Amino acid sequence: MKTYLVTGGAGFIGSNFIHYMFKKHENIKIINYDKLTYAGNLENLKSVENNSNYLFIQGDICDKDKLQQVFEKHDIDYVVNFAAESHVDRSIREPETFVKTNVLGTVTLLNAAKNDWILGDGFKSGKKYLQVSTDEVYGSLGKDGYFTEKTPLDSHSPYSSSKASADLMVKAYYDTYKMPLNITRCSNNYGAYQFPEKLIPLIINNCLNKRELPIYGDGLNIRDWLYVEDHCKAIDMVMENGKVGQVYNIGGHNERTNIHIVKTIISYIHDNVDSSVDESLIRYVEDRKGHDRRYGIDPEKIKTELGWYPETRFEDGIIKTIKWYLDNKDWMENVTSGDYQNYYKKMYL
Ligand code: NAD
Ligand code: TDX
Repeated sequence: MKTYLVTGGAGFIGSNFIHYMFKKHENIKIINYDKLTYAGNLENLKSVENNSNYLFIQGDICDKDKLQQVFEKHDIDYVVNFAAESHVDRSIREPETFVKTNVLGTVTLLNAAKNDWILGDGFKSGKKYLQVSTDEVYGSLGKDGYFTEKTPLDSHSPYSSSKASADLMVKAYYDTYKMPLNITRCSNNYGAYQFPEKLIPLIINNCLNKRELPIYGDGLNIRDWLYVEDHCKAIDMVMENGKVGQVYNIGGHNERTNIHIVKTIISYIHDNVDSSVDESLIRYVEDRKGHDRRYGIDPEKIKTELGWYPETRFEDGIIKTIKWYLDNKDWMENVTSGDYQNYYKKMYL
């Protein structure tokens, strides 16, 4: 039985990953190690909390001693590092937290795994560390072309630069120590349990509350959207069969402008929930500083080497996602109470 240490498992992608893995594999143990920042929510994991193969530990990936205790107490085979500060707008206001968690935290975690897994000149067999990174480390594209694994790192925001810095430290642990590891770089995810500071859940929540819908700049920035479960599937496949030391890009060629996303959400809610919700709610606001224009992933490597392909078409995934938020209004109410109101006021009002 393999034991996974999933860091940041109470966040959006991490919690989806834990659900995905328990559905997919019968014989695994998962330890979810999460600091529970504003973005971490144990409600996301209610249905697995009594599973005897699941354990939650509250902890910071910057906490060397606590990580060492976890590795000493449990025989960890795989580490999947989702733990991060993940929101670009917050990084523009508060870069230091991003460097601390995303860079220092990653190195602390890498080191804890290395210390536990090292054996003579090499590593114990069956061990692997996977760094969950992002397409944003490659910077911004013009009208044509895609990011491949060979595209030079050219990050712009404090968030993406902290992720690029972490990637370079992960690379160093392979180049220097030959630690068994992979890096994955995925495009924008969407789906259940995403915190409503990110475009899609924020727009859904605002439509339901008839709040204005803030669109940065001209609304024509392009993101490449992937349904979160397709990302989870890719991580599982890279963990199992990815060649050690390699980077894998993950994306499904679903490029959409931001305004297209917003109009799709308005249209669904107008037709199915409240006909008074319409495009008059759209408000063009000041652009995000350093706003990357276009992201687009070339997923050829993961497709040809590992046989991965996305299963959910954007048109289906977005409807499934809107319906999930409609069916889980309590979840939304819960995460938008307290601190969220202050954040929203500072950002948008
Ligand atoms: P999220 O913000 O929803 O969740 C992050 C989780 O990490 C939270 O549960 C939080 O409590 C935890 N965390 C934060 N700091 C921590 C610390 N110091 N120690 C332990 N836990 C800590 O983020 P997400 O959207 O689920 O993203 C997960 C990972 O995937 C991130 O590394 C992000 O860079 C990457 N990624 C995200 C996307 C996307 O579209 N959301 C796309 C590509 C890659
Ligand atoms: O209110 C908004 N209005 C708006 O126009 C928000 C929140 C966003 N936007 C725009 C900015 C982006 O062009 O929508 C696009 C998507 O924004 P976010 O949801 O903040 O995502 P993005 O900045 O693209 O980053 C996301 O994808 C890559 C995740 O937050 C990162 O963690 C991941 O690495």
